[in-house]
Amino acid sequence: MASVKEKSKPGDASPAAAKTKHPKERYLYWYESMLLQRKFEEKAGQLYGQQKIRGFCHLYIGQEACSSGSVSALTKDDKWITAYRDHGIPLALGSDPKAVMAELFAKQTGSSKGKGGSMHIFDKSVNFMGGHGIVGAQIPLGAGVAFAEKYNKTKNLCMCFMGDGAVRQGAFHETLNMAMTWKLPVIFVIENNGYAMGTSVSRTSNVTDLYTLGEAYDMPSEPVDAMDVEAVHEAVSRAAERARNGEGPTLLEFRTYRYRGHSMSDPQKYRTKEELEQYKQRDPVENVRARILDQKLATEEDLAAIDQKIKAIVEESVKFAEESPYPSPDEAFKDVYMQKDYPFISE
Ligand SMILES: Cc1ncc(C[n+]2csc(CCOP(=O)(O)OP(=O)(O)O)c2C)c(N)n1
Ligand SMILES: [Mg+2]
Repeated sequence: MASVKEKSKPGDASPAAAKTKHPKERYLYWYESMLLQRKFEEKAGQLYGQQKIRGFCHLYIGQEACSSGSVSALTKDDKWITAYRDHGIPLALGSDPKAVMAELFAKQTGSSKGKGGSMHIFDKSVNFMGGHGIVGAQIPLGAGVAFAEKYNKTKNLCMCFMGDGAVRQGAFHETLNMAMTWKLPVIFVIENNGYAMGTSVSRTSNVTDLYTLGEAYDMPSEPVDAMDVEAVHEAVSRAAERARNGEGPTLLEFRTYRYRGHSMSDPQKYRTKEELEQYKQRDPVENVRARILDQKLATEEDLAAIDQKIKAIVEESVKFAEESPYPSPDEAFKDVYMQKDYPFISE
């Protein structure tokens, strides 16, 4: 998307005060937050190879514009929920990378006290409601969160993310129906990255333009080029305005792509290298970097300083995670629902 440039007028603060489509601070936020997600996860991938991180680990690499473009469009009081590909959103929201990394290491200092792991990051301080491993489970939960906002008469909304695979679940359709009936302040986002594990979208339904699924419920819906962070920001802003005006939910189909495999062991035989390369040509991090330079919002040196800062943050998060203790065994019985007289638990 080309930016609108105007000649600076007399009295402008600086010769570089040419008008850009978005403020400079927003471009810089996009760059910094997307780069953090990218570098954090590249490191997590390496650490997984070294068996320092174990269990499930679903990387978001390639999809960073979905989180950063959404965060910039909303307020700090809005609520967020997603599936198990869940490192990017809290990092974009401002969660402490040290706590997120420690959770991947299953350490006591992790976001979920080391008991959730990669798929269950939670952070109340940034209104991030998880991290859910059951495909589609977070969709009714997200509507419930939005219901609470409406019930409490706030102006906040819930941003409810899901994958393309999740829209084939009954819970998706039941939730869209109720959310529209009750005009809940929720934005449903399908992150369509083309595949549910190794199954392409067209192998699971005749309907491959996923945003059209909203039509059955009269829900305003639109497709979004989610390799473009500006397009994401703009679509989410429109949907947020509707939600805050009491007009109810919107369904957005973010067209995106994951560069890595589904989880950590995926031979990726279901797609070609050429397909992957095509998407990398439109890499969201590189794109925003180019736009910043093109619009002279920062210099190469400024961006290099950001790169260094991110590198240090990621290194610090790994050091913190490595040096943190594991939770003690009795933690297994804390923060969980259980019957007091459950026969196998001794006091
Ligand atoms: C109810 C349920 N069925 C199956 C699974 C196994 N499973 C885990 S991830 C996944 C694919 C989901 O793909 P998608 O919704 O497109 O999300 P993506 O991984 O692409 O982000 C499946 C089938 C599960 N976790 N939950
Ligand atoms: Mg998918």
